[in-house]
Amino acid sequence: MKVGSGGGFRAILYTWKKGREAGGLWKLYKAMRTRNSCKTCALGMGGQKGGMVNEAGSFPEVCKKSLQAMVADMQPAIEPTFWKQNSISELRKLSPRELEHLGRLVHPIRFRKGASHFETVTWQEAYGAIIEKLRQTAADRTFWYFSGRSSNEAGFLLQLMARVYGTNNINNCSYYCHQASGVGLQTAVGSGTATVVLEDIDHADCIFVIGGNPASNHPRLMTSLMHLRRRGGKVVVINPVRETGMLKFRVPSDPVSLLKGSKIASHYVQPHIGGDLALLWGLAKAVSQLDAVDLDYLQQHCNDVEDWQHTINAITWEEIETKSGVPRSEIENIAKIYADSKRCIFAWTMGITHHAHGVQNVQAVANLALCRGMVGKPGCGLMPIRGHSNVQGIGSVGVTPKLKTQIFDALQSKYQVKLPATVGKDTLECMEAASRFELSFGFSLGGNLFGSNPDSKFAAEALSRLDMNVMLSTTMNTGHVNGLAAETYILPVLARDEESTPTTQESMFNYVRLSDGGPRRLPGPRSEVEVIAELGKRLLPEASGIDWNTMQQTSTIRQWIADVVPGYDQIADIEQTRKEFQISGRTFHEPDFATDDGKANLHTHTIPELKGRQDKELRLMTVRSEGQFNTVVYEEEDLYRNQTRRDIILMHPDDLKRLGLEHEDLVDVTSDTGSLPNILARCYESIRPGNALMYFPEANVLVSRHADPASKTPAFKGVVIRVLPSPRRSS
Ligand SMILES: Nc1nc2c(c(=O)[nH]1)N[C@H]1C(S)=C(S)[C@@H](COP(=O)(O)OP(=O)(O)OC[C@H]3O[C@@H](n4cnc5c(=O)[nH]c(N)nc54)[C@H](O)[C@@H]3O)O[C@H]1N2
Ligand SMILES: Nc1nc2c(c(=O)[nH]1)N[C@H]1C(S)=C(S)[C@@H](COP(=O)(O)OP(=O)(O)OC[C@H]3O[C@@H](n4cnc5c(=O)[nH]c(N)nc54)[C@H](O)[C@@H]3O)O[C@H]1N2
Ligand SMILES: [Mo]
Repeated sequence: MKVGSGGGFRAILYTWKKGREAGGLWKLYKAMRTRNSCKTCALGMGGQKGGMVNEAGSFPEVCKKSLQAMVADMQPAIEPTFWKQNSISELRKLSPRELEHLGRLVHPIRFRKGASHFETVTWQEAYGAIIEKLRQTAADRTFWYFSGRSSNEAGFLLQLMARVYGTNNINNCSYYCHQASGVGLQTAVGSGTATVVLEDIDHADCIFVIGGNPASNHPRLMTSLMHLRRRGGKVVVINPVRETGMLKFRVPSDPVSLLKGSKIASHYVQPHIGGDLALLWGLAKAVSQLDAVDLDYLQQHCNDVEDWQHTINAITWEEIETKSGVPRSEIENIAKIYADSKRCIFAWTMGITHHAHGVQNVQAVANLALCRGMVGKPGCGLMPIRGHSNVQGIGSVGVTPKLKTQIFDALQSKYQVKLPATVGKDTLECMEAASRFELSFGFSLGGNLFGSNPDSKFAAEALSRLDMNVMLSTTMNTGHVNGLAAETYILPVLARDEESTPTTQESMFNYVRLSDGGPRRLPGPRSEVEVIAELGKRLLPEASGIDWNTMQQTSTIRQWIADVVPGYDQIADIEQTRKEFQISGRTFHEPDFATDDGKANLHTHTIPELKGRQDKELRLMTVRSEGQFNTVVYEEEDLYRNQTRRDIILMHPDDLKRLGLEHEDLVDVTSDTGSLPNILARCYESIRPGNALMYFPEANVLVSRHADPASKTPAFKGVVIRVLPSPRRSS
């Protein structure tokens, strides 16, 4: 059956199905309702309001991914005999989905070069080997990677330990995600996160959703979009693909919407992949031609206004049209919608950041909002829709190569901690350095470096050149079986709702909330904080200022965070007050920005040529399906795009014809970086001709390591490919 809307009864039926897998719907419901913040995206759910409640208090806000993540954590254990029975080469043959479904990791396991199997080891053996290796290694030959799933407490403690040990090679998955938003917003308004809160959407009359598919990736946002439409507001979607759920969505918590479906997009613009910068400048030019620029606002609250005006006058419509792929008339039409809006929000995700000009894209979004005074008042502003549930918190508490000066100074003055002043490496730099044998030890707090990196062949090679790699994880993923270091340890950890003491997370709207934790589901896994504190105690017993025994308690770590991280002071007694709080100085309801002079900055850009225009070429985006969470694939099916498998490339019928192909032909897809043979070419009318879609992480073989110089984020959505019939032509 073809799916014509997102959400709806399918989402509810799915809940029943997952309930059965979890050992009963009631059991799953109870797990979902505990007072822990949601494990999947960063929209900010749960916490002390209880699960399935959003920041505006709406209940029940269900999302398939959060059920999947919960059920995965409720799986039985992988038995120790499993590792004896299954060789690593057999495990490599498993799909990301099969690896995830092996069960929960409960024993520390080790691989040693030359061995064919993993072996279980005791915690003592693992700790001993890790500490010995760290003692033999110069600190700057190590790196520390953090996914955004862990708590603020674990993130803070591990970065502290790594720095006291002597390195700043500390980074998180943001470098492959919203780093361009952070850098772009920092340059524009002096603060790197959303300038709005969720309630602001309730006061807006227009929202732009650029380069994202929240129907699938942030489904709870759809409730807000539905209400905005019901009030007569406009939703402008900018996306090379007409995404089913962005056209129509059935909000499960709303009976009318559930039955009839709610129209989401009022306007849908389909630029070429990478065409947004030209389109955003085109929109600004058209707004100016409509005389809708707020000059008073610009003069009072913004810098570099003249340069900006000069650029919108100088840029030609011809350049805008060719580089965006959108006709002038359509751009003028959308500009009129914006010009008529009194309160407009600009939201964006990976279609904006995953480009070699990602920061420029974000700055151009900010320019467009600022030119009509749409930042710094209620119902208006800039809203990067963040990815991982605590990626923002991890960054706030110090998981970045360079510590914020305030944190650095406070740690030294208040706690007498000695910190290195060297320049730390970002994620991609660490991979490059590992491949040059300049690093010899890696440590990952969650995540999947192999799966999330561009150029998978390179990624595996780089990781395999390490002497030792240590990964703290809940379940198995492709990164545990590919690119193994000479000695590799996988240490099983508890998920946040299994922790014996509370932890905290930060949502994309800058709210810090408490997760109560809960009973452990299985014997074996240890608390992340406990593992890190134990390593710290053994590695740096004499470290000045730090008592590792008390650091085992998350409350002690919260006291440190309160003392050193700006805006986080209320975290100190959050366990007693149980009051979530918002970090000050980040939401702007007044045009008084966090820059030195309080003004926002406009930026000018040279628009890059649109790539992939040669004969036989296509521009490729590598994206998520509805059935996955990043490198973890829960289901092979992509419900909203009506696909049942993942080894496919979706193209417009015009492109199939141009390349002499037919629907369901087997093709070889090649880029300058790599090639994927025997991919099924599928006809997909919803995509803009000239562009193609494949799934991350399988397609990462094709993605180059070329990154945005300003954010160090690879162009995951800007891959030039050639598609040829494969020798085994049809399936
Ligand atoms: N179900 C689910 N939810 C998730 C995740 C998940 O894997 N699964 N991951 C989480 C994480 S970490 C993140 S970062 C977010 C990601 O959330 P999204 O950014 O929504 O996810 P992507 O699949 O990367 O896709 C981006 C969208 O951008 C469009 N796009 C691609 N290239 C361009 C372009 O050049 N211009 C424009 N305008 N659009 C483009 C694609 O058509 C697609 O609709 O989701 C979070 N939530
Ligand atoms: N081609 C392409 N590549 C991309 C992207 C893309 O769109 N296209 N997207 C990029 C983006 S936006 C991101 S964010 C990155 C994702 O990069 P990562 O964050 O590195 O990868 P994930 O797949 O989210 O990591 C999942 C693993 O985390 C572990 N885990 C889950 N919960 C916990 C926990 O509570 N504690 C611990 N310690 N471990 C846990 C599990 O073992 C699971 O297998 O990938 C990037 N790579
Ligand atoms: Mo992400």
